[in-house]
Amino acid sequence: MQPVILDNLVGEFREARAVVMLTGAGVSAESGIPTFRDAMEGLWAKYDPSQLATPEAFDRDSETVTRWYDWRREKCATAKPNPAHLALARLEEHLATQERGFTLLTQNVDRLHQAAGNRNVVELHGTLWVWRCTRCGIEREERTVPFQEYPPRCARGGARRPAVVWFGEMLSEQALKQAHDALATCDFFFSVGTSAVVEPAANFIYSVRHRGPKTVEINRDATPISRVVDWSLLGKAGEVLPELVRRAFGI
Ligand code: BV8
Repeated sequence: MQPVILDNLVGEFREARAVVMLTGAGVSAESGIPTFRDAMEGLWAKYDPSQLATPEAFDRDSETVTRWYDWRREKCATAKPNPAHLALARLEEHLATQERGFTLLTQNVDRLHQAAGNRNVVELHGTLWVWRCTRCGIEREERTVPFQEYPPRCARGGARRPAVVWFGEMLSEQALKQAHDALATCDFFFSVGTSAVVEPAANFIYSVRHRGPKTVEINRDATPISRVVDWSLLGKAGEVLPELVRRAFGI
């Protein structure tokens, strides 16, 4: 199915001076990584992700929570960037050659944007590839899967947790500042592959639209912001994004 991309969007996007892309789990879906709204598979089918991704769940049952993250790490370990990730990497590189701005604000924790080649990536919700000791606070990247114990422990025996932002936890000041600085100066804002319900990312659209930037949503399904944006393109990120950057920039 050829995505419907409106000529006026292509024409305006071609003139963009500073682009902000907000991405969610839908961008990694075509890499085989389940989204938060997809039904969880197998052992995890009986769990609700929003009930597992909390500090209370970790305090209550750190084994189950870290086994869930390890299951996700195993899926991410074999996942490859899909055409949506690759289109965003080409876009950032192209805009940089013309000294135009590009900031990628991602809710995803899989680091597939970085694997695709994007550099200016703000990990709003952290990453499941870095783990932090809950006792000494030391963080370390952990790429070997699976873990040998649940939860994994640091040399001094402290339980280690994923360096992600759980529900009820604050986003890092640095990530929020980077996001707000980019949102304050962009002239094109995209929301791609996200259900647009998790705050504060879900509110970003409202912090830009009053200032006049053009706003675009690319998503498989309609969301609460579909009626708010200038263009709402229903379709797969892996099809719409490559088509849009090809028609706008020939890349
Ligand atoms: C905060 C990291 C201040 C972990 C994540 C009541 C009590 C406590 C808190 C709250 C409350 N009410 C509201 C809140 C705030 C809460 C919140 O927003 N809750 C929601 C559920 C209402 N937010 C927070 O707690 C944040 N912190 O606000 O601090 C505070 C503190 C205390 C109390 C109040 C305020 C922290 C939020 C961060 C949570 N951590 N992830 C992990 O990954 O394990 S969020 C998690 O959801 C992921 O990051 C995920 O990316 C994100 C959002 O989901 P999506 O990315 O949108 O994924 P989803 O599955 O939902 O949707 C996928 C979409 O893709 C779908 O629309 C689908 O149609 C589309 N799609 C699918 N395939 C494709 C596609 N589109 C295109 N192409 C395809 N192929």
